[in-house]
Amino acid sequence: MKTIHSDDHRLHHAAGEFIFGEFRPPFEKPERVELVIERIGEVGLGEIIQPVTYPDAKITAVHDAGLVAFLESCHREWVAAGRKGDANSFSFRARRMRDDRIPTHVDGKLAHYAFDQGVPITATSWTAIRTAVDVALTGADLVLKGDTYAFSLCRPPGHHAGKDYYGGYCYLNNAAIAAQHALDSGAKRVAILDVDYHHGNGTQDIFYDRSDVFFASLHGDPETEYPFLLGWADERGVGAGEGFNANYPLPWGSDYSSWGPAHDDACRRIEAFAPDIVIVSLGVDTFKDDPISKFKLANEDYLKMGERIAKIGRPTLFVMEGGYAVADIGINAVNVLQGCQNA
Ligand code: 7XA
Ligand code: ZN
Repeated sequence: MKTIHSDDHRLHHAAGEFIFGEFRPPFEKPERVELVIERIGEVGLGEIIQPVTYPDAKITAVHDAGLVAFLESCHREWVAAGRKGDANSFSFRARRMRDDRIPTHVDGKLAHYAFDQGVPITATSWTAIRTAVDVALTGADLVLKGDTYAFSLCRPPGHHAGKDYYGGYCYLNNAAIAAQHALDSGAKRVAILDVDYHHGNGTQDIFYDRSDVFFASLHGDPETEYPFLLGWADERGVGAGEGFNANYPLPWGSDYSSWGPAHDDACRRIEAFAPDIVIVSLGVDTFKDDPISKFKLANEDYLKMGERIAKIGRPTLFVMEGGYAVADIGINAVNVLQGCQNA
């Protein structure tokens, strides 16, 4: 299996994030990807290749053009407003506030587009965000052109980014952009399987009213877990998308004895959907030692996860999402890939 990777991800390295009541060094940091690359080399997973550059139209096929333009210009606007350091919002939209007017000041635009404070924008973040999209699209093309598997080692991650908003360490939705590209390249149906610990609210948002993309997500129950406001089991899609969205909220403390059967059910739903390709939003923050998550998966469970995904029997693109237990991130991510490749 080939891995698509670019050192550009290092250009996104924020000074810190607000989380759990404190400003602290970010959990989502460059070391994560460096350690996955190291592990890929150790086990000889396959070639590591550079991404190809794709046109911006691939992004605006999924995202609002205003969001994309703002992510690109945000830090310049921040500096022009006299600010120092990383751009971040201190205000957010609530019910019945306006979303039809986009303020002209950078603070207002941040309030309009961001939904939390986990998404600092540095002077060089845009290059990393933009390259992560190319990493995903290059992987999609490998799979569309005949490779059985590919791994897009995207950073920053993407699955919390919706049509016109960003948050949760995610700016543009790499997996969703890859899915739309697959459809635009001739695929009739794409399934997205999100195994990250957090609900893929952005991916759900993008495809919720569509029947050409089946989205399944296993995640911490929104009753008690971020992103809190989406991810319940009764969210099944709307209109033409009714029945094409499947959420598996699981309680804190879940281990493979409950996670595995839910995953099996999601895989069966995907098999019934008969997609041309599967895209896996591969977060490994389900690990027992993850510092921000509360599932209890063990190293060997990731091999089983990969084996089950292989059984779906479709060309599969893995797109990196979360995972913050850096000592094990390489082992866990690569276990999924090896479990799948060696099945
Ligand atoms: O899958 N998503 C993540 O791993 C990020 C969760 C972000 C939590 C805190 C954001 N302020
Ligand atoms: Zn996550």
